[in-house]
Amino acid sequence: AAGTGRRGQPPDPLRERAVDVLDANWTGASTVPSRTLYPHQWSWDSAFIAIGLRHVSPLRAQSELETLLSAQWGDGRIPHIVFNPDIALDAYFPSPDFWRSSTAGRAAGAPPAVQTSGIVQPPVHALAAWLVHRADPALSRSRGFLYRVYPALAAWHRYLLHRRDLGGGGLVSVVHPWEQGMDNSPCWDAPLSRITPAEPGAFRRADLTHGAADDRPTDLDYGRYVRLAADYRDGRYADGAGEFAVEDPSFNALLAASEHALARIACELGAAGTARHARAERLTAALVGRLWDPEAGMFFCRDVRGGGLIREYGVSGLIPLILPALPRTVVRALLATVRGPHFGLGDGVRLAPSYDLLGPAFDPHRYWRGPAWFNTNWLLERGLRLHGEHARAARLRAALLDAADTSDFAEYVDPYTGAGCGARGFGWTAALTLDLLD
Ligand code: 9WN
Repeated sequence: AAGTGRRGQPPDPLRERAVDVLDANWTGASTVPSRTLYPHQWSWDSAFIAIGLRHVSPLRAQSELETLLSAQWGDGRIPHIVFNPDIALDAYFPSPDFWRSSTAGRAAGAPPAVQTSGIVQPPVHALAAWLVHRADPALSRSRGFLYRVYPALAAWHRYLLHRRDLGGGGLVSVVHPWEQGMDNSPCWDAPLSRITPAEPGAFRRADLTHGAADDRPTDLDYGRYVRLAADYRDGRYADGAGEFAVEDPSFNALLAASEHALARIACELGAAGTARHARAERLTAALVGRLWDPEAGMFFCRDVRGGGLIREYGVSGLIPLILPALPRTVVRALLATVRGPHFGLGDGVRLAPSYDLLGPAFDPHRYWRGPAWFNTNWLLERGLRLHGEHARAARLRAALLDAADTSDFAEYVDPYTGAGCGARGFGWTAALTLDLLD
């Protein structure tokens, strides 16, 4: 067990329950998002989990990231899933026999001994590594933690910036909705509509064994997810040819935030961080230049293959608030959008929904088409604090803790009622609860 009450403080029951969730989801080297729905290691889940774990066991938090990085591909990509060989193949779909990383991914440098997926997830890792280091710098230094992870994180960012700038404007494109992490967001509906779905009989959805069909993506969505992933695999995971390429505000904002973190890591290791801070600022400027719509007061996704901005209000468009170099006018307008009728934060709902409350596709229970998620709200809480909105940040923090408590650390919640949906005992919900409590 990771231990309970903090030194000198009375035990907090919510903290203890969150620690229990992380203990129950710990496999010995990393943490699963959910024992039932997601029984392997997921990339951005692990980054958020490490951010919470650092308050309980800095050593385990370091291991979480090290385990993920040990599955990094030679071209620098960090796969979105690292498969646990002890779990039955049919426990999660798509399984290793679908991705075939060690054969189809050989040219891209997939590791021979561990099975992974071939797509990526948002780059929260350098930010996580820096926060984990800060939790116990002495332990980190004694283990050479930053010294060992820095080259891997630098290669990861290099992969994204050099192989994934498919729009040519200095931003990274995702080539699959699973890469951005908000799988069935209405933001993807237009670019996905051009994709011919795989035959329904060609695959079996394991998620419906554990999740309610009304809370999950539809079969039609899955047909398209499978088609895109199979085409990428059949092209040996080479970048640039796929039919789906989207520049997403959250993915790119997390890369910029992580680049700032990498600059701090470089300084800690005795190198200069200036070039990295400058790169993070260039990314911020590219985000504003390519994805900001001043009239709407919102960041939108850009459909690189179809052309133009996708004018859907997804929570992804609020995440650039985490960036320190965001122009003041943009910050002001974005804060108004957070409070306004599309997201209603503090005025209608206590947690930001994943999608536009006014949008025709809004559904308070269906995954990323409306429910409120803990990771996105945790990022917003940081963004609010960064830009001096302390009272709003405090209210959001209280609402997050309340929802985690009453939903038993649900995967996501109904933004109006706070009722839990999806998996319970969810990894990043517990971890980010710990981070907010500390
Ligand atoms: C596909 C693990 C992951 C999260 C994603 C979330 C969901 C997977 C799925 O679960 O995606 O990667 O099978 O639905 O959308 O953000 O990382 O928790």
